[in-house]
Amino acid sequence: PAKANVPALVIGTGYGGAVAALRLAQAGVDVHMVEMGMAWDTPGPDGKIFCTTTSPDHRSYWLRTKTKAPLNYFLGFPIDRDISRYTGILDAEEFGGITVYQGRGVGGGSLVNGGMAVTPKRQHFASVLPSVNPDEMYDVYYPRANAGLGVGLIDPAWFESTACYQYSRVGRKHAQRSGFPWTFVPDVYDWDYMKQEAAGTAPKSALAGEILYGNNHGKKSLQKTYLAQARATGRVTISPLHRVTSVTPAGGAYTVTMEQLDTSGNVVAVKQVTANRVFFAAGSVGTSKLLVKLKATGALPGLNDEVGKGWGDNGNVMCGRANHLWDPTGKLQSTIPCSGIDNWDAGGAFAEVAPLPTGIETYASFYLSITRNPYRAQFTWNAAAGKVELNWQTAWKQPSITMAKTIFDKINSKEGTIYRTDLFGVYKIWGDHLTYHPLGGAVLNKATDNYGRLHGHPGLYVIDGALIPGNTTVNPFVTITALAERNIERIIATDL
Ligand code: FAE
Repeated sequence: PAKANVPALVIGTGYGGAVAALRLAQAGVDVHMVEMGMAWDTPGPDGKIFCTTTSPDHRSYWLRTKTKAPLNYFLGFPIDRDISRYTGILDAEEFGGITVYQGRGVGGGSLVNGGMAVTPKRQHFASVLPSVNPDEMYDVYYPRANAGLGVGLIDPAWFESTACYQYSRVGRKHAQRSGFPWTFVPDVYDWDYMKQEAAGTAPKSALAGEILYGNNHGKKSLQKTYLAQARATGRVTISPLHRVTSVTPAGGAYTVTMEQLDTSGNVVAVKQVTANRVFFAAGSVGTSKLLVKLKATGALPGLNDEVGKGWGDNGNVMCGRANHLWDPTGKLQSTIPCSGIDNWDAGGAFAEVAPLPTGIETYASFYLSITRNPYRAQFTWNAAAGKVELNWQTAWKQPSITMAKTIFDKINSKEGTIYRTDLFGVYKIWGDHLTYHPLGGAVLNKATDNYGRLHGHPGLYVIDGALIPGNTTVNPFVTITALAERNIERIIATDL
């Protein structure tokens, strides 16, 4: 093989990329990570790295001139505001029928997500990753992922007493009165830190409306866990504001082309490095877009026809309920959800009791449901437009709405309440225009072998959410992390 600049190059710094980098470095391999987003390690003029959800500024969105809040209306009024174009932290990427929210920066989705760290029920695992042995996942890799991510549960006694989870207790009461199983949801937020926020002894983050655009304190993002450990090996370098555009074979190795961006999104330089091995960890959408383009344009002709297929939205759908005046949900709401309603087996829906951290009493209960939506979309290359498209249809959310209604129609009928119609538009009940959980596009054991090795090009791997065929029955990042742990262990043992 040609002498490569780097033994291993990782595209993206989210969950899959962080696991790959850490384990490769620990095995003695030098790793170069390339990340299109910013480093998010330097405070802005206000002394803070991240902005809040209540006053989003240029740091909030990836190259937009107006915010695009997932919950875009309040009391029937649009809440989006003008911002200056900047390489901000949250990308609301628009395809024909769906807006896909993704984190941009060193840490990927861990920078913007709710930190809910849920391991699927074992009896559901065969529907999540049918080609993976559940024993090894539940005995080895899920425990390893949970430990590496720093997953913990809220102190149940504190949960009962703190004002900031009144919304969650109201959610529990309504779920239980309708006979639904209710459960605590683990999270990577530092629960002891949140207690200090509530006590007024530490700067507030979860209790100050911080979440979608980053948490200045308390959340154990990948920057604090896997990536910190990876850097500590001394073998990992990270190039932020570099976007990979091409990977092509070069005499047994690969030439990786990337654009360096400024904070307005302009390309300021184009660079190439050669790498012996390349790990695609750009997220379900990022990895799929790259692979579909590279196959269609002949850069990676050996990729098979499964590339781009099997994409799903994890059945995400949102809604709110209007409570009676005697059921206030609290004007102080922790942005970190800590509980859920499990109606998966009976109705195909797992609903998280989510906050509406507006700072005022809204009498609203808000939910993000994960549902067993059967539809799968495909990414394709539009040569004329020079871009990758996704054929998801908005109408494909209907099964998700039907499944979520198995929970909320029953609760509304029991409680004598109605749906909120002012959160997603004027008289619109369902948030059915988006997903937070893109999954698939380079499915395990289809586009790749059963460990993420891409067919047709030895030395290329997929190691992120693109491997998972569209649904995890719960929030996805623990499964993405555990699968990455499983695959990289095998790759290190047999390929290096
Ligand atoms: P990801 O974390 O998206 O990382 C991919 C990285 O690659 C990103 O940093 C990209 O900027 C970068 N990238 C993309 N393209 C390129 C390129 N061409 N060149 C260089 N870099 C590139 O991928 N999941 C949960 O389990 N629990 C939650 O509570 C939760 N809440 C969420 C809330 C929000 C608002 C959002 C957006 C997501 C949430 N998720 C949650 C989903 C979770 O964050 C997501 O499944 C994972 O982050 C996906 O991990 P990957 O490693 O696949």
